[in-house]
Parts: sequence; C-alpha cells; structure tokens
Amino acid sequence: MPKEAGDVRDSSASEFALDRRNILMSGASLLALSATGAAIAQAQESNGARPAGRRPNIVIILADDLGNADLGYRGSDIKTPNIDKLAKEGVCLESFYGQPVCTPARAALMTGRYPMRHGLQTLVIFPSHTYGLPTDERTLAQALKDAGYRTAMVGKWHLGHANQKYWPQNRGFEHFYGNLVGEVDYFTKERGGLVDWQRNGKFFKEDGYFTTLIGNEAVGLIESHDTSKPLFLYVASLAPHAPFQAPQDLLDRYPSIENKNRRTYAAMISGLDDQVGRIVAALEKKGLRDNTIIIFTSDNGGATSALTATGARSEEERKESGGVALGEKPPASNGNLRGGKGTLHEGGVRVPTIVNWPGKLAPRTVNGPLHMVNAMPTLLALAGGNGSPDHPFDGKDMWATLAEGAPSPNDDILINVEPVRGAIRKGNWKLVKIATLPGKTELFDLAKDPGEQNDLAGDHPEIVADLEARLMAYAKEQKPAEWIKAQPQFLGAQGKTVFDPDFDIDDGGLPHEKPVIPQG
Ligand SMILES: [Ca+2]
Repeated sequence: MPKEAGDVRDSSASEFALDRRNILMSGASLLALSATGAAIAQAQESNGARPAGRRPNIVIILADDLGNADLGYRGSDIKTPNIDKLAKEGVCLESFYGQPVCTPARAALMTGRYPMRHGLQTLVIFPSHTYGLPTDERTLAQALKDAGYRTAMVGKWHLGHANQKYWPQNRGFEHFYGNLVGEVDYFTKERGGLVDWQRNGKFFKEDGYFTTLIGNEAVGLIESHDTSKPLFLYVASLAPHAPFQAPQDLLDRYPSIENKNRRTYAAMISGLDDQVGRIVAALEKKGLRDNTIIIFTSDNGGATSALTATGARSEEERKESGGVALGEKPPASNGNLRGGKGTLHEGGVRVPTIVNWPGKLAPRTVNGPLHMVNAMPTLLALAGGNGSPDHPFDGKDMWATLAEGAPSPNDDILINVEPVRGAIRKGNWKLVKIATLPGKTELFDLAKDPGEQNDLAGDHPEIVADLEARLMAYAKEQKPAEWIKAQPQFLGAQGKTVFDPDFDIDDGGLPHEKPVIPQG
C-alpha cells in the first residue's frame, strides 16, 4: 500500500508550510518573510478544530449558470440523484454567493479575492478580448501544488485565453483538459469557427459530448492518481450553460417536458449529475472517498433573460445552435429568488452549494451568508498551503461554520462592486446600488424577504448609510474594469460599439465571436 498524502495534522500543517517557505525563501527579504508569517497566522486564526490525519483530496465541481431551484434536492422535477446524495450526506450552504457571471466567479474561486481586485468585476472575457486573470495573483492551484498536491483541471476555464500565460497549465494546474473561452458547442467544441478544446496545450478535434468527456477525463485522473500525493481536481462543467444541447439518451429521460429548451436544459443537468456519480464512484473504488472533500457549486444563478443566457450572436444563430431567441424565456428557474444571471439580486448571485466530506463534516444546513472567496482560505487551512503575502484574501476560513454550524466568519460580504453598480450584505441586510443615472438604492431584509420584493431603504436610513459606506470603501479599492477598458476594440461591422443605440445585433454576428487563441 503506497504511503498516502503526507501525514500532516492541522496543528502542524502551517509549521510545515512555514518550514518549507523558509527553505524555499532563504535569502528573501525579512519583510517578505514576516508577511508570509502574517498570512500563516491569519490562516491559523480560525475557530473550529480541523480533523487530524492526512490532508484531504479536494474535488471542486463547478456548474455553470445553474438555476437555484434546478436540482432534485431543491424540489425540482429535474433528476439529480448523485448531487442529492452529496447534499443529504453533506453540508448544504443556503446563502452562498457566487458572482453575477462566469469570469468574476471563477476569479473569486481561484484567488480567494474579490474580482474587483483583478479588474475582472464587470461581465466576462469575450473571445476577442486579450486580458485574463493577472498573473501576479496566486491561484488556489498554485498554492496546492506548492503544498505538495497533484493539481488537475477538466472543463471550462474562462480566466484568459489570448496569451498562454493565462492558461490553466501556467496558473498552477499540472494537467488541463477542456476549453478556454466562455462557451463552445457541446459536440464540436467550436466557437467562432475555431476548435477550443485541448489537452495540455495541444488543440484537437474530439467526438463526444462535453459533459461526458470531462467526466471521462476526471475518472481517468482519479484512477491513475499516484496516492503518495493528495489530489486537487477542479471539474468545471459547461453544463447547463447555453447552447442548450444534449445527446438523445439524456433527452429521452424527460419525455413529459414539452418546452424544448427546458427539456434540453434538464437533460444537461442530468448529464452533469451522471458525471458527479461517476467521479464519486471512482473515488470510492480508488479508496480515496473517505479522505476527499467535495465542493459542488455554480458560478452564478440561472439566466432569466435571453441576453445573458448565451453569448451574443445573430438571431438566426441563436435559434439554430441551442441558444435562446431574444424575448424568449430561458429555461432556468431560480425559484422564488429575484432576478437571474447578470443581476445583483439573489437569483443572479446566490448559488446552490454543497460541501461533503464523509465522517468529517456531519450533514447540516447553513443559512448564514458565505462567499466564493471563502473557498481558498478554507481549503488551504486544511491542506497546509498558503496564499500570497502581496495579495491578502478577502475570504475567510469557514471551516467552523461547515463543521460546527458556527456563525459566518464574514463581517460583511461584498456581493460585487463595479464602476456602475454594487451590492453588499451584512447579516440579513442587503444593499443594492445602481449608480448609472438616475441611480437607485435598495435595501432588503433577506430573513423576512428572500425574494427582495420590499425595498426598505426609506425605513432604515442608518442601515443604508452603514452599508453604503462599506460598499464605497470597497469601490475605492477596485481596479479599473478590464471589460470596460477593452470596449474601444469592440466595434461591430457597422463601426459602432455596443453602446450605440442603433447597434445591430443581427449584423452578421458580433466581432467578439472571433476568438483570439494562439494555437500552442
Ligand atoms: Ca456562468
């Protein structure tokens, strides 16, 4: 039996990391060392005893644009028995915040920092854009790799594609199989006429359905894993993001759903659930399940408007390739939550989240607010890794909340801030501020009004003042938004930008459909 995953107890994990850093950093400045020590001390601050024994394997499964109400355990008619089992036997986070859209959510997950620190707070990286997650940010994969983990990613990246320096294999992942831009065809893996599908830098055409293929790769990685090291596996599903496409055998599970897009969307989620089941089974077969923490979540809520459901395309393309016609209702459901993908209301940002670790995390439901930025500090405290002294976490170690039901460690939660809008939550109060003139400030009591129907801003000026001050403090720290900076290049065939009122979305497709990907 090979030795498995280094016997590092929590109490010694940070010392281990510090020793290692000291060796690695001999000759580094005293300042840098003391900053590292401070970061480690910060990691040690958290309450709640961590489990003794081997460091866990870590599997993060990220769904894309998943409707808050679209899983079996949340009352949906969509069948997700494998995800439901993780929920039943794990910790369900009922007020966990992603971001309004893909890129900022992934940036938060990968860095433990709010995307406004990276200039990634606004919208997503389009195929024609050349920016990415700044390379001086330390990623979760880098930190775990430095801590001795085997690091692998399958699926959708969406944190930069136009320069190889942004690619996952140059951001801490030793193995990468999947696509770089936000959305590709599920069968051809093409976007804008280019195949965006690679394994470790080599682009290739491959038959098969996106969701099944990444499941195959994930299972293969688990089966062939050398258990002398712990494993970090990041499974970034494209499903159930548009285009709405599924193979016939999945569609056949939902003969009673008449709406074509809803039927396909349900099939896509069941396809993802199948792969979750296979991944868990592979971990069990390999003898790793008991020492593996699985996080299942989504980057943002379900799309409730056609514009946010899919990348902007001509109306014809939208209909033909599994998109949603303008004016048509997309198939996702966020239940009673207000709004959807792209908005700062709960339907856009509150994502169904499960943390499951058999024998270490007892089943429970957590209602306190938590954020995607908490994942990295929580996982590094378990793994004995550390972040960057130059880029302190916004997230907090939430282990005590997961393990003991302690209150949320976050004093406040920045839901997001951009040059034109922002939202923040403290306790049950949530402030949403739209800054484009004439502007709007809303205040909601989410304990009594989770659907954000009753704006109480006029009744509680002191709470509005406090939350506005907090939001503005964050706003002043934000980097210029890269998406906005990129827009001077964003000209349509008519020589007009998207901000021109008569810009024609049907004019032969948009230039942002043309990916800028070096064929490495
Ligand atoms: Ca998304």
